[in-house]
Amino acid sequence: MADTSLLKLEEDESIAAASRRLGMSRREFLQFCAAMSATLGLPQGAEAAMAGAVAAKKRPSVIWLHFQECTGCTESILRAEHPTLEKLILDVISLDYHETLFAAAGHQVEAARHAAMKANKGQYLLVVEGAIPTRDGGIYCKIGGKTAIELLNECAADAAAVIAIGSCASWGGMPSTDPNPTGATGVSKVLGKPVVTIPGCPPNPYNFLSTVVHFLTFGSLPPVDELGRPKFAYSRLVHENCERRAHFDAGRFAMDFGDEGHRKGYCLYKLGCKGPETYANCPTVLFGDAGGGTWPVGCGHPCIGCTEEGVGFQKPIHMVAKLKNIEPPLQYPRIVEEKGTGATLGSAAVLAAVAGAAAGAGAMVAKNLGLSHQAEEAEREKERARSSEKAGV
Ligand code: FSX
Ligand code: SF4
Ligand code: F3S
Repeated sequence: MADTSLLKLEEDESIAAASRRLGMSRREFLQFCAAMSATLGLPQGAEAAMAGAVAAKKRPSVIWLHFQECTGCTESILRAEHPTLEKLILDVISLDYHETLFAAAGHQVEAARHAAMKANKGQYLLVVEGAIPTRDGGIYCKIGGKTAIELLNECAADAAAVIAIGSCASWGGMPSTDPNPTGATGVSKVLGKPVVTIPGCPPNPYNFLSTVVHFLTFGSLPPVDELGRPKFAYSRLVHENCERRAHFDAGRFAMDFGDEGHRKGYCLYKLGCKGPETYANCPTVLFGDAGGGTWPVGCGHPCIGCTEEGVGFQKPIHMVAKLKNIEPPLQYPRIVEEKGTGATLGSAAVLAAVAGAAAGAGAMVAKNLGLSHQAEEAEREKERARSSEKAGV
């Protein structure tokens, strides 16, 4: 049945303006909102509210802090390789303080942070990237003369909500690897209260965008699990939806990088894949800009459990994973298949029952973003050919 609320919105002038701003057609923009709403597991009708909120351009002020990290979170979100997603993120938020992106420095930047915090008191979103060193009074990370602990407490005091982006800010991540010389830890430990966490090293930008659009539309962050992770993205194990799962169930494993099993796309469990103990939506939303709808395991590398505290950066890469979900699949794959092309029927059925069309919708969005990226690249290529023709080269 056609979604009449979306059809009506297609006529709306503010929707047309938003689509122009984002370089999408109106239909693409509305489809994008519908897919995001389905990914978040929201009821029918929410997509219209989301489209209205993005179109209204009520961009929440965002203060973005950087502590102990590699800046990969920022890089993956604003990666120049993928302009569609970058445009969307910058369109839905007003990035009022961000050390990596600011052209200014020193006192000017400090003044901008104070001004944004004052003007949006109680309403701004605080996004924290990087772990916080706590050993020796927190002296291992100082910005503008303040320790990370002081800066975090100061900025969190008047924030409407705090989002810890990346594994470092969520639970310490890579800087907290044993023996953790700086006493690196996550945001919630320092603030002494739960915060929303979007782990991953780096995290999937699509999960961040969906979380922010939820805040923009409903004035609250999406439901989270006991670790503060949005349930829409972190309630299923990587292993449950992995495209190599059929091989795991049939006992076909790559034993060495580059061996026959590896070349045939067999399961990476024996190479240390941590998918069976890692909660993340990487196989369904896809992740990585290598093209062709790829993600770490899809590229042939075992999942290192980058989203999971106690797994990523703690367990040796080649140690085999603990099997958290020992339920056998409802239906076994035909063992004559040479290549797995998706999750087993069993895991797909469980997924469909729990998440409805959500995972599929997310994957479609990721694919579509990839496609529009390819289209953009093709357009640029044509443009280059036209200008060299004109120049007579
Ligand atoms: Fe890097 Fe972010 Fe990893 Fe950490 O992402 S990609 S080290 S999670 O804080 O910059
Ligand atoms: Fe996929 Fe890893 Fe599970 Fe194998 S062990 S099915 S590669 S997630
Ligand atoms: Fe990380 Fe594993 Fe996904 S390494 S990016 S959680 S596939």
